[in-house]
Amino acid sequence: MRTTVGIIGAGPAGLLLARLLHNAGIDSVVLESRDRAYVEQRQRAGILEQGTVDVLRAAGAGERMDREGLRHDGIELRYDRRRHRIDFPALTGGRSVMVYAQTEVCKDLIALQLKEGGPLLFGAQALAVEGAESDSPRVRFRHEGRESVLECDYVVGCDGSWGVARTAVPAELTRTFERTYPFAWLGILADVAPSHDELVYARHDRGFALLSMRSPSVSRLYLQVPEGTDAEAWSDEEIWRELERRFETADGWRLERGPITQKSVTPMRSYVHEPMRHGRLFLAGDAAHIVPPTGAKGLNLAVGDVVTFARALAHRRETGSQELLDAYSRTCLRRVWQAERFSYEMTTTLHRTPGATPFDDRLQLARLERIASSRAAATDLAEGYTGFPLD
Ligand code: RFL
Ligand code: PHB
Repeated sequence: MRTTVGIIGAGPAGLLLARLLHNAGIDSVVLESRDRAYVEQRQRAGILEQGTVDVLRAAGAGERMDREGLRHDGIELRYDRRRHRIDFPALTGGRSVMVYAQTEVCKDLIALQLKEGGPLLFGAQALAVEGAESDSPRVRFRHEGRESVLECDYVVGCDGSWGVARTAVPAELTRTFERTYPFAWLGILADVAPSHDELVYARHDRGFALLSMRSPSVSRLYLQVPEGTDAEAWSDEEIWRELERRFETADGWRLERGPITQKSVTPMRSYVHEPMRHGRLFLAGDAAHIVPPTGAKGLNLAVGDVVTFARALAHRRETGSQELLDAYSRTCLRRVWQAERFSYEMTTTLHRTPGATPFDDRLQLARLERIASSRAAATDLAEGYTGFPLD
């Protein structure tokens, strides 16, 4: 089997890359270890930055998003039983975000790929990337019980945080940067209309809570819990009671309850793998970097990476110049580190770290007060949340 670009992983990074290459007339093959249903149902991100929305539209993958997605012009910060709204368009010159779940982005891209694009093999597990430093890198993979080789001009590892692609970068050329947090998120899906029409990020002495949504009738809610928590250890009643406490305001706001249809725990981690390229192997999305979900940046960073790669390869084809491919890692990492910084600041401002002192608590409140009272501070948050530019 032979192709121009071998793509490992059919998460948002791999699927969007295949689409962008197809639109540029470049062929690719996508290898995905899991089955289609698994990829389409994995509950994850919910927020698309303005730039991500624009990219999906331009790629011809925005039709259902524009029909069913919910445009959000702000978020609410809640602390000390008070509420403060951040108005994105007013602070950023018109930018906003879209609530449209990662599951739906993946379904749309898979449908397009199967209808119009190149091969997308489910149940195809990449075992190793070989020859990254040569002109013809290869992906060894297992599909339907047989081992095969995919010969490529380029390989893009879009295989997420536990993938194999990055292990092909020699250790002596690699630097990794990591931080783990001593807490996790317990996330639920509930069949109840969201109790607020925008996302609510709550800082509370008992820990962080987030109100998000999937549709006008489905709520997505998160609670900060100790790392290593078993989701099943929390009864539905305990979850609702804890959410009510953390979202409580002085003005009588009420959280509506409904049947919980799914529960899971997500660990929190910051991680960057440098460089994001070795020879003809390129890393994109979670394969190269992880952010804690508080900033809603992971999927959006993955989109930025694959747009950068697709542009660089198209440039190479049109002009013969390697320049943009050579700049890939540097270009992506600039944006990655801004997103790491933003996600870290959101996380440390809103979560209660075990062992935090009263001084730490007051500092968090002072940071939130600053955002609530200074247009400059609020603008910084709004610019970060709606997304850093792709160029
Ligand atoms: P993915 O989605 O993990 O996809 C990688 C794919 O590669 C496959 N794979 C392999 N395939 C073949 N051979 C192998 N050896 C393979 N190894 C792995 C996997 O099966 C998988 O299908 O990575 P990608 O495409 O880079 O996308 C990244 C995003 O999924 C991730 O950053 C976001 O979900 C993070 N995230 C959020 N991002 C946002 O932008 N906004 C949000 O609101 C947001 N909320 C979240 C989040 C992540 C969360 N969790 C569960 C970590 C909320 C949560 C709770
Ligand atoms: C989500 O809806 O899943 C979501 C929204 C915002 C975040 C993280 C997750 O910061």
